[in-house]
Amino acid sequence: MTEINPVTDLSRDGNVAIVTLNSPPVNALSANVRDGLATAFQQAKADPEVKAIVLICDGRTFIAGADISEFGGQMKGASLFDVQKEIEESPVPVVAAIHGTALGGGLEVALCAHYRVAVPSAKCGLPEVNIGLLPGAGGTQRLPRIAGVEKALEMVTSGQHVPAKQCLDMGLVDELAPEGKLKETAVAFARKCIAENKPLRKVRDNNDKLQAAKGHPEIFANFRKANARKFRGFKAPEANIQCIEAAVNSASFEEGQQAERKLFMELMMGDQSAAQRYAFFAERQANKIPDVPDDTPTIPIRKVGVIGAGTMGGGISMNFANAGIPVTVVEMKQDALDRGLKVVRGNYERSAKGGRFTMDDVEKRMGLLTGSLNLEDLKDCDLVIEAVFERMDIKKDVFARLDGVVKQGAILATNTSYLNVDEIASATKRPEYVIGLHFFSPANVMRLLEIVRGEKTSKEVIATSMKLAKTIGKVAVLVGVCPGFVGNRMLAQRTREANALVLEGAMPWDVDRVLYDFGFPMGPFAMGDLAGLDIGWVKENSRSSTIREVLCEMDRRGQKTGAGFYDYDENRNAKPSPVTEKVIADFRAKQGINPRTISDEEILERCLYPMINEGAKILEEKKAIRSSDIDTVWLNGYGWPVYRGGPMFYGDRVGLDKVLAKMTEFQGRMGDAFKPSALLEKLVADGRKFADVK
Ligand code: T1G
Repeated sequence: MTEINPVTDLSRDGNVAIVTLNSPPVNALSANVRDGLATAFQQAKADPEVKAIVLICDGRTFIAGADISEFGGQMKGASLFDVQKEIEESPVPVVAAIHGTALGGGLEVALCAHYRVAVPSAKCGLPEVNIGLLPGAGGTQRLPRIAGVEKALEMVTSGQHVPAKQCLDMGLVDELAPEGKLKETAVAFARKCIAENKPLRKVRDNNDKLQAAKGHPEIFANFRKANARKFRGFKAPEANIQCIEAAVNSASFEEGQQAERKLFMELMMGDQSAAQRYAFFAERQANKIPDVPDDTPTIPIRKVGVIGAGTMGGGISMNFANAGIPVTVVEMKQDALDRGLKVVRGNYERSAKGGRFTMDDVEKRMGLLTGSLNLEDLKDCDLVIEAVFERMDIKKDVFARLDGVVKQGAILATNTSYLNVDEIASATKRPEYVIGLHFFSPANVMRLLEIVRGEKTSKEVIATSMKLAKTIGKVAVLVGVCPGFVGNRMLAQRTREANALVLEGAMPWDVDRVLYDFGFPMGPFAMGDLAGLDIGWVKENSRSSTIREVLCEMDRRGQKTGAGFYDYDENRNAKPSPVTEKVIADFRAKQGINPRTISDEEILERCLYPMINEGAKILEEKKAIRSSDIDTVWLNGYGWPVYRGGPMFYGDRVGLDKVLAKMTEFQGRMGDAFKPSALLEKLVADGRKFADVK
């Protein structure tokens, strides 16, 4: 065994050379890895006794891509192209041995090998689109030559990780190795290449599958049309499609690769990829809690209790059943319990009908859910989550009763979206075991989980909750106790301004359009109609005091009544409503407001800058650990377009001096709701950004 460099070894097994990478955490193609690979292959090829080469990785995975943390900086060492050339031009067969995930540049390296062997649990993909890029090392030129154009289009624009069996079926992998026997299987495969004098098969030379697509531009037109909604606002998917088109229409591999290179550089230099790469690391940074070290002991969560089988309780329960953790769901009345479990079963059956999993899986997951009317049945749970009414008295009563029933050492969590977790904890004798687990509706779908640490919440309970979030596939952000925590506290700013703008002269559909064009999936008024305008509305107490109340009093309660701010046709397609227009005009008249024309720019600034300012206050008060945590909340819980990075990233990009100037102008015009935060003023004075706040 020769150590080529700290991350690369070269060894021999008879006449088969073995190049082994070991660069934790994911063998990303850092400068060290690229140098090691180039040198190892040069040395292996220079050895006359070597008749074949195996490329394999130690650790959790095959190469998971280029080292994203290197982007934007000066690239050092051997280029990825140099490495690929060493492999593809090898005079002896090269076999890539894949486990874990061969992604991005990792798969592009494997595609330069002459053959590929993988274990069944391995996956291959070109997920660069998720960080606003495209496979820049020939992936868009080689993949369609193996998988065909349609499959390649799907893979590069979705970033999907394709399981090894499917890779075998499409020819991306040549043989499956038994789990745990990858190395010996790959070496045996290499020996077979030698014995059978297998050809040095280069993917780049195989044009058959491209021929099949030549003269069929409709393949691309149809693909674009079918995915227009999904790709709206993003630059990378279209660039990926153009690369696959170039593979089909170019006269040579080199010509296609030139097109790929040009489009790659355009994306790499653009704002969207910078934002999406930032979002990638922000999500992972959120797992790092400065005062809760990685080795903090955690509490094993083997049995969960959920109180409330409504929309939230049912959705929360599904997360644990999906992860194979048994859940006891407690309701007060049998019919509510039955109804709740029926909704859960319906959700699962819909997923099964959609092919997401089998009816068997439905029964398995339902089998993990036990209904009960008795809190006593929660006594041996390791974690109990309440999802009852958002009223402090009700929550405190539930927690006091849980405290008396549930075993010592179990975690008691509240799903409150707003209320003071410390006050809830004060109803128990175990405040160190009380925490907020704020799920977002629909709880079985939305990835975000705001984890609210109380004053007395212990580090073990925090560490356990952060780890549990990963187990149930959530993106966890640790936040502090304050009204609305991080997401809803900032949303309140946008909601206030959206309503104010409509009073002053904008129409709901103007505000929605501006935010939709910014990249949100829908604006606040369309969202209100979707959720129902009557959430929290009580007919008896309604006094036409807001436009929303007037609409509810007219039974225009949103999509479910066929009309809200918008009118809806039988397919729930929305259109601006003259009825709403009149309601707004009358309402303004009653308030003595003379409407004015409001520019799209003012609508956007009035909706977003107060949110950014509130984010600054959250940072000042230490209710979020870092500005990128705030962005992770908005990217995963509120539909902030990932290609704009999040509110704080966006503020840094716009320029905090501009945000401050606008907030000061608005404050002068409309009062202290726009008072700039002290942190915003300080950062501007110091010429610093939110990203600099540690
Ligand atoms: N570069 C740098 N660091 C990376 C990385 C990468 N490609 N992938 C993961 N990490 C770090 C991550 O930040 C975290 O660090 C740790 O590894 C574990 O990651 C030329 C241009 C592989 C499926 O997009 O999808 O190749 O927080 O928490 O949940 O055409 O990581 O521990 O300090 O996510 O088990 C293309 C991105 C790159 C793959 C593992 N490749 N990575 O998931 O662990 S661009 C990707 C992932 C490219 C070429 C183009 C996932 C994973 P820390 P993790 P995981």
